[in-house]
Amino acid sequence: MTDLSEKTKGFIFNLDGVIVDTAKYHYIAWRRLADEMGVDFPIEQHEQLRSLSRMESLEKILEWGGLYMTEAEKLHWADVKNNWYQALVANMTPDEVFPGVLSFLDEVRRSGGKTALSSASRNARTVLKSTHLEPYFDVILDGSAARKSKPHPECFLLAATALNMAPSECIVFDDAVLGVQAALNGGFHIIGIGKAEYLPDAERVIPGFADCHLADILDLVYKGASLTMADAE
Ligand code: GL1
Repeated sequence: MTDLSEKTKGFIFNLDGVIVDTAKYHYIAWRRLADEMGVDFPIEQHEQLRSLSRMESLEKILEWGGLYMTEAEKLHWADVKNNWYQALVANMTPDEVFPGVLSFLDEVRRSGGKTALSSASRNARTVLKSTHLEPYFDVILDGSAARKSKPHPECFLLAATALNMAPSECIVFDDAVLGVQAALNGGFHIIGIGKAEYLPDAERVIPGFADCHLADILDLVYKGASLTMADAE
């Protein structure tokens, strides 16, 4: 079993697009809303919404469409989108957890590490419940925990505090530019999830957790290993 280095004991994960494929459901719901408003919203543009809160996402779509809404209208439409999203995730199953995630989380904890989930989504707990992921985390923080949005590091700092660790003792896993910036701003190690070209500031980028072992991640962070997984396109 991997001997966890003295330096790293905390592992902090974003949810949507990192642990489960919920980013696609957010896109479907936002796209439906954009269609209702006559705003063009191709899937590539969804990259820019990753990590934003519900209200910030709505405001971006309004900005793209050159539309104005009162605060009451915004609350109404944010709610409408949320109802659509909740209907989509209501029937999620453990099969929708990304490959390799469970075994990686298991390995971390068997090696004495602690795990935290830190998501900007207020639906994080519902998703964790329906995919049976709750027991894999020592700490769970959803979108109601932090007051400041990424790239402010508050969401990760709260997770580190709850784990009783310093940021430098934790590795953050995030799939979004804002998430990477938030981790760096907080003094965390950061592994990007996805394509390296989208996450140029991440210390390292891996495509996901399939065939990923704890030793690989520690090598990437501390030894600058050049594994093929780090060269995710
Ligand atoms: C909110 C946004 C989503 C996404 C998540 C963070 O989720 O609506 O588009 O950016 O934050 O991953 P929710 O509406 O579930 O709070």
